[in-house]
Amino acid sequence: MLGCLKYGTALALALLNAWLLGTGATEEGIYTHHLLVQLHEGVDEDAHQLAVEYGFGSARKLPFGERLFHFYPRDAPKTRRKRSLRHRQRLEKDRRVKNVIAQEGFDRQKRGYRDINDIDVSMSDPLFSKQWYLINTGQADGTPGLDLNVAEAWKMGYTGKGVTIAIMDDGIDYLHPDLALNYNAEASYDFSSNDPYPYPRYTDDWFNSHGTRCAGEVSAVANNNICGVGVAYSSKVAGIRMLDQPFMTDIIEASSISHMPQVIDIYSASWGPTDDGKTVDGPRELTLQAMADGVNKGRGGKGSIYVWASGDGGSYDDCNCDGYASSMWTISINSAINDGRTALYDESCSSTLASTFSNGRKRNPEAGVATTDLYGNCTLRHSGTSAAAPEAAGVFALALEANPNLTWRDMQHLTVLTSKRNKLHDEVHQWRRNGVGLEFNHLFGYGVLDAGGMVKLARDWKTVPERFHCVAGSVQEMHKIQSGEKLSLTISTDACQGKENFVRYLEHVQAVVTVNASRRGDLTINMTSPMGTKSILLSRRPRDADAKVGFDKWPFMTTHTWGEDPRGTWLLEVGFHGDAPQSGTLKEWTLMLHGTQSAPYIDQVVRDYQSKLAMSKKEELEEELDEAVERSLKSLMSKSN
Ligand SMILES: *[C@@H]1O[C@H](CO)[C@@H](O)[C@H](O)[C@H]1NC(C)=O
Ligand SMILES: *[C@@H]1O[C@H](CO)[C@@H](O)[C@H](O)[C@H]1NC(C)=O
Ligand SMILES: *[C@@H]1O[C@H](CO)[C@@H](O)[C@H](O)[C@H]1NC(C)=O
Ligand SMILES: *[C@@H]1O[C@H](CO)[C@@H](O)[C@H](O)[C@H]1NC(C)=O
Ligand SMILES: [Ca+2]
Ligand SMILES: [Ca+2]
Repeated sequence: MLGCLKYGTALALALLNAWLLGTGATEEGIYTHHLLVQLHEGVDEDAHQLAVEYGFGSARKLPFGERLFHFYPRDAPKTRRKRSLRHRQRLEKDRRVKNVIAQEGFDRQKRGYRDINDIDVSMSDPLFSKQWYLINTGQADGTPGLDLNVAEAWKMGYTGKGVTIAIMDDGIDYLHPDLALNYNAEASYDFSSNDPYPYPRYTDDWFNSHGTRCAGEVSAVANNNICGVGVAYSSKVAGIRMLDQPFMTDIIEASSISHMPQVIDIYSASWGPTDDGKTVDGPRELTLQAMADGVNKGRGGKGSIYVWASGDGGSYDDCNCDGYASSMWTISINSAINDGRTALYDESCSSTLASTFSNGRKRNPEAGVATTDLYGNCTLRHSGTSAAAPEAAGVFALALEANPNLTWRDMQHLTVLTSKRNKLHDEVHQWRRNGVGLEFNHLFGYGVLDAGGMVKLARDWKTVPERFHCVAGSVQEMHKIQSGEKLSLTISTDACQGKENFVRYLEHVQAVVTVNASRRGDLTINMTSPMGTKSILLSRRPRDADAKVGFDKWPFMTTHTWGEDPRGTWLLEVGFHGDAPQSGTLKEWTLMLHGTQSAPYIDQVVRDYQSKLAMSKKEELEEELDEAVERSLKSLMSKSN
């Protein structure tokens, strides 16, 4: 079975894992024709020849460990044990060979596969069949199966009961017949005009329809013959009107995100600093304090869940320059279109955690997001990452119903573990695996949310261990940067090992950077973890011509090193990318690690979850790779420090 795999990092990790744990024999004694071979010093060149000599196709040097090789078969295996055993025994006797470990073969079934003809959710709502983001059967030229997998969660009985989501926006048409029943009036407020009625202000062009559209995505009533169905159609939705006044203030923002934190479970925000590709801005003092309070004290101490749209600035912007989206306390959500590609307005950055859906790029009028609209209407045309954040809020509501004990960090862990690559396709950035085998993309984060997967894992979830913070190191000297010369700095760290705040398993990592430049938009910054994961902390922003301010103690954040061991050497690379020669000065790089001391998933049921998800006997290369990775992830995680 493993014989037909391609050999990527994933399998390599699994192999390494087998090596580390010394597994080579199984109860069933099923071996593949794949061997992990360690050679003696000085004979690396002989590897290929050795492999051929003993009946293998070739040998591939593994990128980790010392003189480790993967000996793989010439052709797809037909027999297993006997031939493999013979080859191995002969090979073991060769003087050039130090160690040989046969690779165990195990059954893995295709995961996350659903027969779309099998979905028998029926709703009376006229727009339900147009809501491809709920159940994608290929409507509006979309890709079947590319959806939030809500049907699976609904079938398990999770529809958001007992959960309240606040839409922080331009108000909600709470008289709308598809929203009224699920409207939570007590938890609603109007901070734009200081009264308890967040009804949208009328304008001729229906400009203030945004909040109403978002509310419908989360909480539109099901089976009532009106519009469509919310992701969490039995949840309550609160309106927090706060976007409709001449200026935003710190007080309005702070008041909004700290409004009734014991009643509101999830806050959805589809706003932020201007997406003009030249702004660097984030929450001010009060709002920061309110957010910190929210995650620490909201929901009885389990923490308010803040869901944030990653931004609509397109390839000209970088959401790590948006302090709301890049905050560790928010779950930043990007969007894919209905065939899995990126939307033109998507921003990419290393702080995005996962993705949902917005409108299709094709000119199909039904490819937009179907939801409720102002004055009792429905629409097929909601769009933007604005449309994506409420979908995530809805999925999180389903997870909270499945397990109300989830903390704000549990929700992030669940998101990382269950989001899927599915058919998401980013033409610019490759999908990669981090040091513990988690697959991520610079634009989509860990992939598209999977409601079914999430509630299943949520049900038996054990709260992740306590979180610690470690300042891993700080570079404070001035360093010149110039076009054509990349500045490389390193910080070697033990991640506060031996101290109370030792961080062994990463969650978020921040690089606090102070730098100025003759053209800020031409700066690019990358950071590579000791386990080799490169995060793009800042991409070029061609419209940002700032030559004065630069970045002042700006916390660039990455989620891409999630689960990794932070001990070792971190590399920061700063350079210019652009047409004209530029120069600048880096004045500070402080590396902040956040995570746990003990392994977060020891008690989790990741394996059970996998077998529950197994639905088809068909072998699929990618799924098998996934399995191999999750297997190694689990073992790596459960290995003691
Ligand atoms: C919205 O609803 C109103 C009242 O029901 C109706 O008169 C109007 O035509 C609708 N507008 C659109 C654009 O559908
Ligand atoms: C939530 O926590 C309570 C108290 O610790 C516990 O009794 C309950 O079983 C937990 N619920 C779930 C779904 O884990
Ligand atoms: C950056 O800061 C250095 C040191 O403070 C200063 O000499 C330099 O002129 C500044 N460069 C820009 C582009 O502001
Ligand atoms: C950072 O990585 C990106 C993408 O790989 C690359 O284009 C850019 O040149 C890198 N910048 C630096 C300073 O290394
Ligand atoms: Ca409805
Ligand atoms: Ca932005």
